Amino acid sequence: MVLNDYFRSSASFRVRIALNLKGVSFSQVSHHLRRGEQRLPAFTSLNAQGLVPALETGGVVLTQSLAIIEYLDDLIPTPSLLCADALGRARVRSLAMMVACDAHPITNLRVLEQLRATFGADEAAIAEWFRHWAVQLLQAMDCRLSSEPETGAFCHGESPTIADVCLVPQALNGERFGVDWRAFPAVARVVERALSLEAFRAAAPALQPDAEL
Ligand SMILES: N[C@@H](CCC(=O)N[C@@H](CS)C(=O)NCC(=O)O)C(=O)O
Repeated sequence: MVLNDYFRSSASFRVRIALNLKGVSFSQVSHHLRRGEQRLPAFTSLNAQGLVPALETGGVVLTQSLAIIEYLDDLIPTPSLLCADALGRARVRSLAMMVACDAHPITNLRVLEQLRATFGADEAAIAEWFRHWAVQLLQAMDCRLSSEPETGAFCHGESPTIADVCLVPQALNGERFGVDWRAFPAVARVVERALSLEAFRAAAPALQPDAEL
């Protein structure tokens, strides 16, 4: 499999974690988002949306990180990133979607660029925008993780699911804007547990071939 990604992309980070958890070996093609390479034909021919990740497999291109992760889970059922029971699946998808459908899309690079270019936001305003939505997500996530009985060592029970796969990149990427996920105790406990696994650690931005430190 070939993963088209970018080291700082949290949606790509999710897919890297899932590939690692499933034990899939993959190669990477980097598209430098800050230089706009996601908008070049070399990439839009893979994903007309101009968003990473895009996973090439068997002559097909898969896009949308959650769809890719569910595909990997169908392909390689063990270890499961969803749950055996329907209620558990609904819960882990719900936690994952808090990140991937609500918080991430409004803090994405193209949104920040639009705030800058069209609405005159300076760097301080952009950082404040990012922090506002990231903290709101972490507060809600912390509330759920600390109060719902299904939470275990991980977001749901004792093994990682799609919820952890989404939460960890969201937490770590916020650090660049000064968002401290360690200030949210239930989130911190789960993120630290996930980061004790090599599959999560190896997927981190700093360890990718295109990382700029
Ligand atoms: N819903 C998509 C989001 C993908 C996405 O927004 N990717 C970001 C990087 S994390 C991107 O490519 N941004 C490029 C841009 O904003 O121009 C997914 O989960 O795959």
